[in-house]
Amino acid sequence: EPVEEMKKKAGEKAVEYIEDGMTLGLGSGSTVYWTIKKIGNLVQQGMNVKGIPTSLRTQRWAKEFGIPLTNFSDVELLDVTIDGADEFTSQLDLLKGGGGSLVREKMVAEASSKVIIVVDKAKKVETLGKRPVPVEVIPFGWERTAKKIRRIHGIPQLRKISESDIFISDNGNYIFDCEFNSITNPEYLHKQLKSMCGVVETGLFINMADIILIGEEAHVSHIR
Ligand code: DER
Repeated sequence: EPVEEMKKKAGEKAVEYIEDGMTLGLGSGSTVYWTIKKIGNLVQQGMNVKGIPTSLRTQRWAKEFGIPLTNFSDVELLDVTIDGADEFTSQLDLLKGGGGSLVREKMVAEASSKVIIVVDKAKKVETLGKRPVPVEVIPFGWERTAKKIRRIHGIPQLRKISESDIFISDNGNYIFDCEFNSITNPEYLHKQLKSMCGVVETGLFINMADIILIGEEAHVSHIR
């Protein structure tokens, strides 16, 4: 499976940025899975790190691989966060949230000295927003929040796990996947969405990544 190979290469490459004694942000998704698995190997070999997981799924992986966990009561600033993305640009802007973990991912990323993103090359875009923008909203008044998103020319689609079951985030909220025609200014769109009562967070991660590791056929390239 060539794409899985590219994800694995990029994911494993990220551990080069981890040093003994660091506190880590542990991202979510199938690419950073390989990073978490490799960190587990290093912990077995005696490396001393602690991590804050960005989803219950990542928390389960960390426990499975023996990575000690910590939290924001014990740690104020994280040394390095490693996470995935759904889209990235040459400006290092990201679209995230495909896995529904965007709120904790953004909280952990902004608490980190360095943010490393691991992707396969298919995630590269000229401008963000080929895919819908995930927006986490509180369930109360979601109909009104949807209307406000339509007013700024978005098409909000309530994320579901089946015909009858609405997706519920780890924080107990709903997610709208919002189609926007072309996003000329992602930072401005992010601010418009964040100003709406009912919106918790958006999947627009602007100016947050320090390094993007890109899995290709035979190697891992990077932009910083
Ligand atoms: O939800 C996210 O932002 C995750 O990082 C995820 O979407 C990354 O996707 P992946 O499973 O292709 O790594």
